[in-house]
Amino acid sequence: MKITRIEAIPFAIPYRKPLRFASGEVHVAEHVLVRVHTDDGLVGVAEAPPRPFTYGETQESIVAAIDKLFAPEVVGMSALEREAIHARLHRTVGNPTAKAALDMALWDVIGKSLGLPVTELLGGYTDRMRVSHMVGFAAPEQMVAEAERIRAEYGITTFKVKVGRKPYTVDVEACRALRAGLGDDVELYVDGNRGWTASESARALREMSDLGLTLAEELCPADDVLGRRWLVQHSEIPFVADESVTCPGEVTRELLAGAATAISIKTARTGFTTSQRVLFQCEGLGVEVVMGNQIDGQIGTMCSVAFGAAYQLTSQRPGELSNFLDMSDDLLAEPVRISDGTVQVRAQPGIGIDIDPGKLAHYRQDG
Ligand code: MUC
Ligand code: MG
Repeated sequence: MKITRIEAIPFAIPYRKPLRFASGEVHVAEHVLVRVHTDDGLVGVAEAPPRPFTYGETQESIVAAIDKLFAPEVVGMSALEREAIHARLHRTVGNPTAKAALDMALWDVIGKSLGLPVTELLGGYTDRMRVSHMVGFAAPEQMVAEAERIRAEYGITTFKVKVGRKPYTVDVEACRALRAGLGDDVELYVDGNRGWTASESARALREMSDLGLTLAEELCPADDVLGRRWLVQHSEIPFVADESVTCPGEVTRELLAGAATAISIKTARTGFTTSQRVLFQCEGLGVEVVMGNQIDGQIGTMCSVAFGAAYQLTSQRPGELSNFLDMSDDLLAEPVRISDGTVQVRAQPGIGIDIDPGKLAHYRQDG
């Protein structure tokens, strides 16, 4: 199972409806398809989503990191040398989604070579994930209409509401409209993408305390060290760290500093190998986790599903797995389906990603 070639293919697929949030907005999925080829003819696949506002990566930087740094390090190694590959990739700092996509494509190869689904290799806890849908910035009535449509069409009853606008009362009003419009049976939680100060966050949480929110994510910057610690101490609901915890060391630092009480795990930034480390840390420390979404396409979504369904802790609450619904198209031959608010893992060997060659030819940007 010797790695013979690694491809990093940029592609672009427009969103039907852009996602807007406090740290940015996404109109086009300008992702990178990563393919790992082996000498026994296997091909492992994953995707990297550039998120400059979160990690500083761009589509071009991801292609360059894979072509110039990572491929020369790992071509010639066996796909099974997972720890050695991990160590080689981490000689380079940063570039989390480039490393993660390569890691997941390697797991895909391993699953294919053994004839087993990756989710079973990882842990095989369950065969499905419940889905939480992310509601981006819009006027309150549009946010309610979107959530109602998603509940009616896909049976999703958990919603993460983007907050972090100024004045914070705009978001308080939107959350209030969502609770009034959707009723008490839906789960609502909020994600500020660092848009507020600690005191704005505290005021917003206090004014929304009757709405039954279950989680508050990254409302203010983790770099506002004392303010963030003060906010987390005063929060009555778990405070989720997302973009402040891009690696296991940051997870430890944020939890021990009292700057977070729950962790968002995103396979798009920590792949399968490092996501396992983050998960086991959280288990050991006794904190909740959420399977987050890096505004993934269907390839990234299947990666999150494979990982999330593999473990008890990651599958106990709905994962954020529906951002792809806003894309105008995707690369998968067999589209991801959400019904009754759940996505099933794929029983086929590997992650379960089959690329439609016609779609790839249409959307690729490199020639
Ligand atoms: C999220 O959970 O924050 C938006 C920015 C980012 O890093 O991820 C998305 C969703
Ligand atoms: Mg977030």
